[in-house]
Amino acid sequence: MSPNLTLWGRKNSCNVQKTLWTIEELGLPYRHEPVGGSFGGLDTPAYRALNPNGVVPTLQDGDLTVWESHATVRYLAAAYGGDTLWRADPRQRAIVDQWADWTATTFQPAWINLFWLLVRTPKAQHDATAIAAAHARTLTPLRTLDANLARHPYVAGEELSYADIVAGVSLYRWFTMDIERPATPNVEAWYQLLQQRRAFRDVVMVDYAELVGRLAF
Ligand SMILES: N[C@@H](CCC(=O)N[C@@H](CS)C(=O)NCC(=O)O)C(=O)O
Repeated sequence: MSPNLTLWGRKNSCNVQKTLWTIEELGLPYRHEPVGGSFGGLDTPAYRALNPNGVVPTLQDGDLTVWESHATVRYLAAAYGGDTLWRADPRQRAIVDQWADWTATTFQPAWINLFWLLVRTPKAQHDATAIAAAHARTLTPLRTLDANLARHPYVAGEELSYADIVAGVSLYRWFTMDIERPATPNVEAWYQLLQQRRAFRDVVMVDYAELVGRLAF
């Protein structure tokens, strides 16, 4: 089946970046509908019919509509990635899924909370105590990731998988946030490795100035 993809969502959303990086990694053609953030458009009946949550990303492939960023990534990997981004072997697949679910439930909520308190909240409203607590809560999963990456170069083993994509969208923000960063040499090596990929540079390493001091969306 050949792809007939439309991606809905602003490109400076970390969740949209997961879908977009996967599309670019697999070299798939796609149409882009910029919605969300300053583009708006999430509350229209037409968009809500696609995604009842009124958030981005939403992915369409012909008559299929999928939301939840990790589901979009898994769909693309299963449909067009062969055995690359998602593994066929159940034992390897379990490890890829493990790190992806950990990202959704543990790592991302921690770093996103810090990003909101530090970057999205206007400086005049900064709460130093809350920032320090969020910082500490981000370091715990980051150290888990660092210990994992001491064993192999990518999150789920020797090769890139979709777990690198969903976890890796955090990296540019983490390494550009104005905050103290304790040494995490294996995470830093992984960041360097991912920067060798055009898709990572183009999709993830993008300006987020529009989000600074902005709580509205
Ligand atoms: N669990 C959802 C979360 C989606 C989400 O919260 N998206 C945010 C952007 S990262 C959003 O749509 N915010 C409103 C906006 O951008 O206007 C997913 O992973 O797709």
